[in-house]
Amino acid sequence: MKIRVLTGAGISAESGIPTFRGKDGLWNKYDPAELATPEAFEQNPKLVWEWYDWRRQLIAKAQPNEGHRIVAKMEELFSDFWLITQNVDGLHQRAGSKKVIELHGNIWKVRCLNCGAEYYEYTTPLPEIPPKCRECSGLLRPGVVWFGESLPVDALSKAYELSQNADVFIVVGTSALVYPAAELPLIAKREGAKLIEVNPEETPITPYADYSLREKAGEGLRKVTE
Ligand code: BJW
Ligand code: ZN
Repeated sequence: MKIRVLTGAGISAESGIPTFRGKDGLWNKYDPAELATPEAFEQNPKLVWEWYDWRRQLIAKAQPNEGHRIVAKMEELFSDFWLITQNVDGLHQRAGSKKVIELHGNIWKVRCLNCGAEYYEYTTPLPEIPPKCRECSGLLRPGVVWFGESLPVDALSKAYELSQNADVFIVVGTSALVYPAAELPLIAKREGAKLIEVNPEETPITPYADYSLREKAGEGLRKVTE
């Protein structure tokens, strides 16, 4: 049985990581949708880096929760299993997931706008903001995907392929508003997969779901796997 799980910020909520949308998503009165853009970074790299530095500190202190652990367990139980995540926090990997596709990059990655160097930088808090490239001292940016930027080609094409040939597609903790990630469950459904959604709120996916669990990720995933 081909099982795919698509996760969003909601699965990390129970680890204390704020989601993007909704009042809990605000940071110093700023809307994440306005900070996660190349334009915001061009205008004010310091402000954007301060937001990322704050999130990196939260994530470093956070622990994976039951939802992450159940997803990691599913990978052990099913031979044809893949996790597709929009999250950049790496909590899935810390819970033991290995077959992970990161659609929006990783918050621990940095990329140099001057020389193109890309590497993982785990220091938190950052020693200076904005941080400088270890190779050339150029300006670094977070290794994540902002609005208007393309998703990593390999990750996205693999995600499309996995969605097209899924038997069961489980969507957890995403508002399903951000494309192209939001179309993956619909592709899976169109190609014949059973679609399961775990989310305390309704989303644009809900009308297409074969099973909807209006629950938090940990509780909902426990019920799915029982
Ligand atoms: C719980 C819970 C609990 C709470 N348990 N659940 C087609 C149509 C329309 C627009 C577009 C389109 N194609 C492209 C676009 C433009 C744009 C887009 O989608 N805009 C829409 C907003 C309209 N997309 C892009 O720009 C993408 N690039 C692209 O397509 O390139 C080609 C192109 C370029 C230009 C034009 C056209 C095409 C890139 C998108 C990059 C998104 N980046 C971010 C930031 C990443 C870095 C970072 O983390 O800082 O990704 S934005 C942010 O949103 C982040 C997330 O991964 C993403 C999704 O959010 P998510 O995970 O769903 O979180 P929330 O907060 O929205 O929802 C949380 C959910 O959890 C809620 O439902 C709660 O109920 C639930 N929940 N507690 C379970 N305990
Ligand atoms: Zn550099």
